[in-house]
Amino acid sequence: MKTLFRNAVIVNADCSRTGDVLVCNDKIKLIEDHIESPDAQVVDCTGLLLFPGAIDAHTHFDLDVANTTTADDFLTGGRAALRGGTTTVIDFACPNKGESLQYGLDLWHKKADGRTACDYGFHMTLDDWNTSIRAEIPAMLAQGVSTFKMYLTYPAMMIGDGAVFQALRELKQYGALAGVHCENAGIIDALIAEKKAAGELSPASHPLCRPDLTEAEAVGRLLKIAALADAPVVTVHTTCVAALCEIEAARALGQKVYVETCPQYLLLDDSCYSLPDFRGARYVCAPPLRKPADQARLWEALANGEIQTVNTDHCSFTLSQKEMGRGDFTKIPGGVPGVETRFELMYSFGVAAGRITKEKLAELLSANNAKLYGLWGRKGAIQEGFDADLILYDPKGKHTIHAKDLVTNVDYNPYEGFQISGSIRRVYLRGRLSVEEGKVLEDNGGQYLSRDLPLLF
Ligand code: DUC
Ligand code: ZN
Repeated sequence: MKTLFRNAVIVNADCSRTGDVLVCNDKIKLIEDHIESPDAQVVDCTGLLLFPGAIDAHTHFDLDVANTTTADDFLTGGRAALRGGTTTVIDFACPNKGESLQYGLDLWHKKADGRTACDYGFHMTLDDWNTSIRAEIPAMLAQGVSTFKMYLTYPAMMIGDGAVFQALRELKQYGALAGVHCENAGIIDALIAEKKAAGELSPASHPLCRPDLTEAEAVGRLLKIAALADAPVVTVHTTCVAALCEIEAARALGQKVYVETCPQYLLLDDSCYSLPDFRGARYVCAPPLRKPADQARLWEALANGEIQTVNTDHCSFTLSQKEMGRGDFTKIPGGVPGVETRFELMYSFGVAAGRITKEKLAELLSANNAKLYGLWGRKGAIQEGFDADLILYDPKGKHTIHAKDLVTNVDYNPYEGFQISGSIRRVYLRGRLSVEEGKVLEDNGGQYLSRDLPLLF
């Protein structure tokens, strides 16, 4: 099967050009100013932008958390991802404490295999650290799991500073990489106890119990632990000026730190938690939404290269699930949906708004994720020999986000009413037309991606 994308603006992280792209079966075969291929199906791309398929390296599908399970599983989450131009997700396999990594990996394969619309891989969560977990690391790498996650908060997940240090040192030996959730658990617990004692139990208390300095403290501590372990590290869902200051200081000392942020921290602020009628619950996530000044700084950090990736932390709950925390904000399941709207939001409020270039968008959503997460050479760019994962974007389209129009399994959307500049006309997954004008054509075409070691840059 051959498809010829004629006269497209081909967008890559390093540069854009106008030309033709010939796809043969699942791969990009040729990119030239003009290609003749009589047996190819021609797609006229005049006036359209051709982006590399986006990679979302931070999703939580089918995750049991806070006495419930996320609303999106791999079927609905994968479908939503693809519809939004994300052709690859990397989800977090998550064994419980006491279970082996292999058990967690097998479980995540059962959740995802044969029922995911986009391609997918898994990070492994290290929520235990002992000799048998340590001994499992090579088997994880052999099965294509080359990146790991650790938590400095959440009792069910955190492993302590000493274990984080040992794990980072161990992963470094193999060339593997860890992303770390940075918040100070002890201070958050103390602040929650105060709010409970004062009877202040509405969603408005949520950001007050997780202030920016609890994140910055944990980022600073992690970076010192990583320096001691002489290991590179990723700070996931980074939200604020204070955390970026810690990162800047570590980099000034020569440390390798990669930074991820998410659309919710760029586009929403903590005033959402004070909305009436328990609507603040919709925005409960950890770390919480911050101040407009933090948003402005994050945009600046995207543009100047301080932040390398934008992923979603997609962790969706329905309104009735969020109701579990009415009367006690600590029982609101934490997380927001995002996988379906990331590309168009980042195009609209980044590229169209003049905050970042379209090449930077391709870098943040595709190329850097491919490099960091062991997919470069296959994913992340429109380049000969790469998978033909493509987004055909019409920059002249316009629409408004409404939850009712989305396929993610959630009955609200944090970006309800946001005006989008442009629209996704089509998405191709490994050369197959998979989304057309918002319709997902294939539900289970995704393949498991056995990932290589991170390509550090
Ligand atoms: N934060 C959330 O809000 N949800 C899922 C996990 C996380 O770190
Ligand atoms: Zn997460």
